[in-house]
Amino acid sequence: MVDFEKIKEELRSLLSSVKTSKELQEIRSKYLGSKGVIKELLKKIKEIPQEERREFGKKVNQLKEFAEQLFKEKEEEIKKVELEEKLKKEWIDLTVPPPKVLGSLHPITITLERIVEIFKSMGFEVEEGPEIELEEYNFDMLNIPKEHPARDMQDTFYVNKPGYLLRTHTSPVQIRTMLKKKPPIQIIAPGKVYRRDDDPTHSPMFHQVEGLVVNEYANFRHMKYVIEEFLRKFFETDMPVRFRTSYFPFTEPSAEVDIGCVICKQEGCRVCKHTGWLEVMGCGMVHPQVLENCGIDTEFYQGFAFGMGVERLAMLLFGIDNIKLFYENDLRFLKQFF
Ligand code: 2U9
Repeated sequence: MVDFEKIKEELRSLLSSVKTSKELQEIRSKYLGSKGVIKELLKKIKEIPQEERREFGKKVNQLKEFAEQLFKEKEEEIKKVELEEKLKKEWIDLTVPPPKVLGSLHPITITLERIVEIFKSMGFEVEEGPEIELEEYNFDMLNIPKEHPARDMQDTFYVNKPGYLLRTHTSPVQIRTMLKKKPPIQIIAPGKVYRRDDDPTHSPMFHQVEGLVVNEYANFRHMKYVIEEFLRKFFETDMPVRFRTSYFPFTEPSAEVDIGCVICKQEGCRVCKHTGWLEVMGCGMVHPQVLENCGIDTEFYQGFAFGMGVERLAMLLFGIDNIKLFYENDLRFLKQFF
């Protein structure tokens, strides 16, 4: 005679003291495993007299269902407790400040963000464009003629695909903006540019920020105000600013912008080559041909534009004399910009 009630009672009391999934697994295989109590009972069926087999089989199946249900309940209970313990042990304090060794911003990033923030505060929007650019947007649309020396193999990186190049300035971003938006436009275009240049103050890749304002009344005086305001905020000094006439194919009239040397305060030093002045950017009224190329009616609209090299401004801001230091990732250099 098999006492099914006794087996059930035993199992229930065994499970009541179980605390871990591992223990539960052991007891499960003892009861429900291939050599477990229930399998053994089923094997015994042959020894049971014919007329009692049916009843016996039913009881074994009931026991199996009972056991499965009990294991399922216990498993859920244990999982819940284990999860609670895990959550208690492994919680993360999100208010702990990160350790300082996580790194710092690159001086070019610091400078770029500083420039962008100043122009944003003056109401400029930020536009970006591709670094592999159409020759048409980089040169033709900007009124840079086919024979212009800037297009020479010496100055420009051409790519395998005909009609494409690595942009030599961010000006094609302004072209793209004028093609897709109507004036008023007041944007800056920050980004990487590429030129075949390599010496202590020039790198084949460098960063520029260019600006463009197009509306019904933009004039040279507005441009002077925006540039002077920007430069004094950037260098945090009320230094003198002067505009020298210059020439660019895409602006007319054009000017180069100098500031009183921020290193020697115009006393004369190596950086300003003892002139007291530093050239920091270029600018001008957008050439009417460039506006017309982008479908802007020059009877109603005019614009001004400007451009600056980020590495040059970073070198002046931090007093760095070799552009290569920005690209070598020497930690002794980078760690100074925390
Ligand atoms: C459009 C129309 C006009 C952008 C301009 C300069 C003057 C300039 C240089 C500064 C140092 C390049 O990085 S650098 O070598 N830039 O002097 N850039 S006006 O004029 C534009 C641009 C886009 C459609």
